[in-house]
Amino acid sequence: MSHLSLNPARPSDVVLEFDGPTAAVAPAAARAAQAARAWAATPAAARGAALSVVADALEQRAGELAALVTREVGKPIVEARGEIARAVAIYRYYATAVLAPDGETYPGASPSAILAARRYPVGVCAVIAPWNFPVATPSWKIAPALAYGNAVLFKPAVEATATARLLSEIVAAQLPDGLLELLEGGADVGAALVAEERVDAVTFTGSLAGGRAVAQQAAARGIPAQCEMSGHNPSIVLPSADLAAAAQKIAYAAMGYAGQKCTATSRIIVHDDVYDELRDRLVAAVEALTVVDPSDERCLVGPLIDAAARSSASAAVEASGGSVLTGGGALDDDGFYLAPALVELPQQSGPLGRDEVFAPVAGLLRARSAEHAIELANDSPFGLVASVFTRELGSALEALPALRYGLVRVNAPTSGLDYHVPFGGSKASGLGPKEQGLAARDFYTETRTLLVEA
Ligand code: UN1
Repeated sequence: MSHLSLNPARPSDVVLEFDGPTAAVAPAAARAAQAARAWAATPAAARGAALSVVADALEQRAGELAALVTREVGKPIVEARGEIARAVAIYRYYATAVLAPDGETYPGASPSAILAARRYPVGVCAVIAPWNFPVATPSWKIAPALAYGNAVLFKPAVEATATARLLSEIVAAQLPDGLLELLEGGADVGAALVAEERVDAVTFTGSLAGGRAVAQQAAARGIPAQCEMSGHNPSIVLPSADLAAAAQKIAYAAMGYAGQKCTATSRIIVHDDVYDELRDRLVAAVEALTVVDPSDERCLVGPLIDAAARSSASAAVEASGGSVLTGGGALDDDGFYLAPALVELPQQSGPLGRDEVFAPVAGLLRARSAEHAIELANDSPFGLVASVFTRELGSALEALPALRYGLVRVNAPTSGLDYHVPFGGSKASGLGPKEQGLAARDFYTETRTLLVEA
């Protein structure tokens, strides 16, 4: 099957055309399984040292990688550079995190007995990654998988295959053969990977439908799955908020990189007392965001990934049942640009009230009280990240336990992550152990309970 990866800012620029799958799953899995055995027997300090070398190599090629990310997936160049820097930091982090305690001891039946629980690698991990963070997302899976002694089979999204090739080439060159294998192609290759008998665990980031399919297939084989899926993230604005700062942060969290982040703000839920003022500030902040070619240093909002994404975003705005305050139309350009759209919603229903649109589109909702705002925020099948804007300590402390979200942030945008803390959603947004930080150990290792008696 022939696959195309196009520059979304200039679709006549074909970044890559390939016939996929380009490699067979079974032989790659066999090489990975063999490499995993030797790697698991390599001291943790040596595995960590290899990851430091990977970080240095990535850092040296950072400019080239960032330019390719911008060309292939339309990410604003400043964000693309930030993403590569984040990936470098992730490899450095796991290079030392691997030396953290790898288990616990317990009192045994006699003082001389050793009763302990200790972590061991799981074996071969399948990594299925999306196109929107084509370097950081695979890296926050590959780095802990390798650090904790596993081999990786990496299946990138078709739209980001050129970036995946460059990333894999840089990383694999610093590692023993077979430890990181790239498998290019569509969802059929992902499914073949999960079905492959030598695959011991699968980690996935992408859509809800894709994640559910992977989880079901993994459950049928009896292997663990970790799935990070869609979000429909709320930002709540309460009367005590710094409205100027809130409007700025929310505008960028909703529209930056054309809203193509699972952490983007999709619903802006505003207390009645400050609704009108926040709405006006938000419209001004959204209209001030520069929608230009992503290779331009000033770019904040680039194009959508393809024409279909843009037409379904416009259709969602039209079918929303709300009134459009700004944006929503296609720009007069070959690239897949959409003017960032802010839509006032009379109630939380319709495509903007319920679904992840994955575009520079957000709905504005009015709340009668702080409690009502939290009720609206929780009334969603998803639970990835929620933000609350307030300068009142009591309101913040009440909101924190009430919001059923994997990440809850006060006076900070929904988008943007810290790589050294647990990441993952509640409800339909996440399945399985959390990613990133030390939490990643739970997925990439299995615990064995050990008893040694004299
Ligand atoms: C970020 O907000 O910086 O696919 C990262 C996504 C998330 C990553 C968000 N997994 O958008």
